[in-house]
Amino acid sequence: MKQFTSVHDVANPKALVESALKLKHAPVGSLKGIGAGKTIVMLFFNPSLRTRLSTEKAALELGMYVIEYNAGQGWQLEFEDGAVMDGDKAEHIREAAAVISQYADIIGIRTFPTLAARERDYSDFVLRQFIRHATAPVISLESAIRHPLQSLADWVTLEEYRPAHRPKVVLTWAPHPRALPQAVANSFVEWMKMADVELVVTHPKGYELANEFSSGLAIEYNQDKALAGADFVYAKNWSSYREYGQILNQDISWMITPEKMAHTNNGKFMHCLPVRRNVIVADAVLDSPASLAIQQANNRAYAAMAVLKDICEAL
Ligand code: AN0
Ligand code: CP
Repeated sequence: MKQFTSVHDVANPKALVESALKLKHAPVGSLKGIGAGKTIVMLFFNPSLRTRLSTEKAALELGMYVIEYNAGQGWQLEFEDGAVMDGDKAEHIREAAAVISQYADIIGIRTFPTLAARERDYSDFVLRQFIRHATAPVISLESAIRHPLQSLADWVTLEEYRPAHRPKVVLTWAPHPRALPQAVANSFVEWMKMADVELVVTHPKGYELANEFSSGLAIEYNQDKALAGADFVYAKNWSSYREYGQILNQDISWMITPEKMAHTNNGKFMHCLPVRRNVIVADAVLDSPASLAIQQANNRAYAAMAVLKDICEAL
């Protein structure tokens, strides 16, 4: 693998899931040779708990050096070609990406969308500009429109709890007080289309995902109907794509409660975290044995290990 920005960068997504599961069961300390002497530089333009710690843990397990940079607090970067830099932007992406490439064998980038400029966000502008000007391979630690490491960990978790029959997986929108990116939902459906599952998406009208992600999806606007017989309920808030970045609905009846879970086939609850308790999901569900949220977070490390291993082997 030359970069990891979406499922489309992965020749065989199922094999990557299997690699993560295999790495999970490898003896501690047995993997240090894979990334020995290699350095990953991780840039965070936005906050992170899981991605930051799990990717660092993964890199350390593979014997890599890890450098982290809170890019949101560093020199403000100019991303536009030909800019006259007489404002508050101190450094151009051309130099920044080239310089970071001197120190890094792999570059990781977390960058959230503006949720204001839809075309710019959906061109994945910041991530693409890094890829264009860096000479080291780039991995997404969640970009404006995708969160592939999360989706890979979600798929790994799903395999660990896969029932004997082909599972029904429901992605449900849930309310949230702030406008959030579509990235987790976009990525989840993109990866689940490659998995052997029946995928149903439910959300209020106006929350349709961008065409490139929603095409071919089964959409059910009635949440109770969608949840009927579900083996996995994946909850996530996102802001509207159509009315870009807007909150159109705060209807608390979309929250996942024990009553909602009662429609499912003894379903498991999933969420990428961080989660707003008693807004997205009721305590009684998140604290129940049906919740896989902590297992998903655990699997973030093995997802990152599988990706870093694959990229290290191609360096
Ligand atoms: C972010 C999002 O929804 O994309 C990160 C999730 C992993 N969530 C928040 O900002 C709460
Ligand atoms: N799920 C996830 O990516 O969490 P962080 O934003 O804490 O990294």
